[in-house]
Amino acid sequence: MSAAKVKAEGLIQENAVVVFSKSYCPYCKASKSLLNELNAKYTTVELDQIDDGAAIQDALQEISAQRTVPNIFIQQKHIGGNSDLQAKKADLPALLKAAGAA
Ligand SMILES: N[C@@H](CCC(=O)N[C@@H](CS)C(=O)NCC(=O)O)C(=O)O
Repeated sequence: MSAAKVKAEGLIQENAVVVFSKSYCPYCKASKSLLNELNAKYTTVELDQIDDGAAIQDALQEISAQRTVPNIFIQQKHIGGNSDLQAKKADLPALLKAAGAA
């Protein structure tokens, strides 16, 4: 397994909520705004700001069959991108609470 895949899987396993993001991405900003609105505790990984960001993005494609950002996981479950997160808005308080992230 590649080092990037080990790292991505570790981040997913060790954090209740992870947002793989790019700092300039408007969809990522919308997801982070929603999570902030809900006072969620979450880990952000800005793929454009780390050396192995491109390799982690490749690994995320393998792990989740999704290449775009944001790529969001709650309690190790793949949620999807911003549109998926926004569609779950009504369920998020319960999901975040169950994850220990709100
Ligand atoms: N429908 C997606 C759109 C996400 C999207 O298009 N993200 C862009 C960045 S703003 C992306 O990942 N582009 C490919 C890339 O950066 O490699 C969502 O709701 O998350």
